[in-house]
Amino acid sequence: MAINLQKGQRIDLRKKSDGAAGAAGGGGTLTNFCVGVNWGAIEEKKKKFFGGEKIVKRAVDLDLSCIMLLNDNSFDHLYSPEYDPRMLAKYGFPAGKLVSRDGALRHSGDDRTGDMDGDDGLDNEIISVDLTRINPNVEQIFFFINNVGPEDFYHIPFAKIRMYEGTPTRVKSVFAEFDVVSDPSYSGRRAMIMGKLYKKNGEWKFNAIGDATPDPNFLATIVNIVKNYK
Ligand SMILES: [Ca+2]
Ligand SMILES: [Ca+2]
Repeated sequence: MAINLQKGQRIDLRKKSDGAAGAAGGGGTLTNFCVGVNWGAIEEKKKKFFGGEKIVKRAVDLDLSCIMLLNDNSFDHLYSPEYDPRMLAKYGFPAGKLVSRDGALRHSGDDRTGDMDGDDGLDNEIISVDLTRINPNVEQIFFFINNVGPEDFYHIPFAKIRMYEGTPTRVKSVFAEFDVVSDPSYSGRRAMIMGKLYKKNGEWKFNAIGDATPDPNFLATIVNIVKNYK
């Protein structure tokens, strides 16, 4: 059984023998895993002109990104190559890319709609992580999501984050998961700092931060992370 992460919970990456999080059982350490986000399109009931109701679906474009902070105050990043490079340059940020410089982190690419036909149980955007390949100067890796559109998390029917062993197309064993529930406190929040991997005494650990923030876009989220979370 995967553990259900609570906001702010810290876990180490030691596995139980069934692959889930937890120190007991001698299942080794998680080194290759995926961080995925699964979310749904918004369904709205609209009144029909001649009476009755119909369901109207509205696509939701969440973007999963991450930044890797190095011990020399530089950073590496995974965010969409479709963000306008001129806009990024204006604020001093490099163009988007889907693979980290060390090749350890890979993004599955942009999903622009979410599940249009209800929860398919599969993640819509995924970053695969190979901790054995990470540049030794990387100290913290933050995962975050931003909604490109105007909807806040309160209005998105479901959004789930999980860490699992396997590949983007095959889930072998879920290590931990985190429900981004439709909570009234998420009203007006379109960004979420999901969690961070960080190194302590040479071992990688994970902190499920789970903070929904009022950042208007992903650049604001990066600035927020560097200022308030590292
Ligand atoms: Ca997207
Ligand atoms: Ca899905």
